Amino acid sequence: MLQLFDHPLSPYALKVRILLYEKGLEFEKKEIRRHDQRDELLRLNPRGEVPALRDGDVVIYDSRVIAEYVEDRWPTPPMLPPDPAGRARARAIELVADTQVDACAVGVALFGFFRPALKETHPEALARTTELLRKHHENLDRELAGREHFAGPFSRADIAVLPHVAMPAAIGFGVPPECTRLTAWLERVQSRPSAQRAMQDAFAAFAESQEEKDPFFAHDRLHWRNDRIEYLLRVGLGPWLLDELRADRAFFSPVP
Ligand SMILES: N[C@@H](CCC(=O)N[C@@H](CS)C(=O)NCC(=O)O)C(=O)O
Repeated sequence: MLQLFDHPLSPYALKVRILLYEKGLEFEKKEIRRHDQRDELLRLNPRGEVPALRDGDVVIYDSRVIAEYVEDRWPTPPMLPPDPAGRARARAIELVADTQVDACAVGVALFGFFRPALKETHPEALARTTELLRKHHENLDRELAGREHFAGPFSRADIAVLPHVAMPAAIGFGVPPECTRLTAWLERVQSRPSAQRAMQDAFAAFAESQEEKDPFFAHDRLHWRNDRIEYLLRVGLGPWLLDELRADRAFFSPVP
């Protein structure tokens, strides 16, 4: 049986779970919830990031690579539009969601959850984050002009955007009311059984993570990479990141 190594609170885990539920695939949940499971994860993914998928002898990591593999291996029901232009559009939307929108959503989680004291110490960075999130919401709203979904019928583009919009909304950074297309889209996509199920997984994991003694996502040591670092620089948290690194409260993915 397929095995999914993930942490249900990761937006990328949410994406892959929704995809597997949509495909009707059975999979075993091998959750990486504790810090002491890092070595196990590193044997699957040299970057030490969730999610990773095992299909027999094949191990794949990175949610986009996993999604491509799943589409190639189980093409029905399709999660990409049939035409090349539609497929390219879906992949482009997925890329923006997984890089820029994710980075901003992580910023929201930083202020709202991981480092709430930053609201007092760095209010200007919070204001810039709120402004940046608004721009992403407005851009996504424009992308939905004349469409029910981001690329053709419901597709991987919708699955990819959902976690990065739904998770900030769950901690009080919702879609502005004037983004009516995005608001209607969120309601539509969130009500799909696949999304409901994956979000229930995430809410249950959140409740359980509060009891975890040695959590994978430790509040006192945060993982930073790629676009998430650009986000920190953009909102003026570059010097803060350097302090965090010096104090061993931040780390990067290992080099394989
Ligand atoms: N590009 C990767 C990103 C995966 C990623 O950043 N995962 C984060 C959680 S959201 C992670 O595992 N970080 C390692 C850590 O927190 O120790 C993907 O699409 O799967």
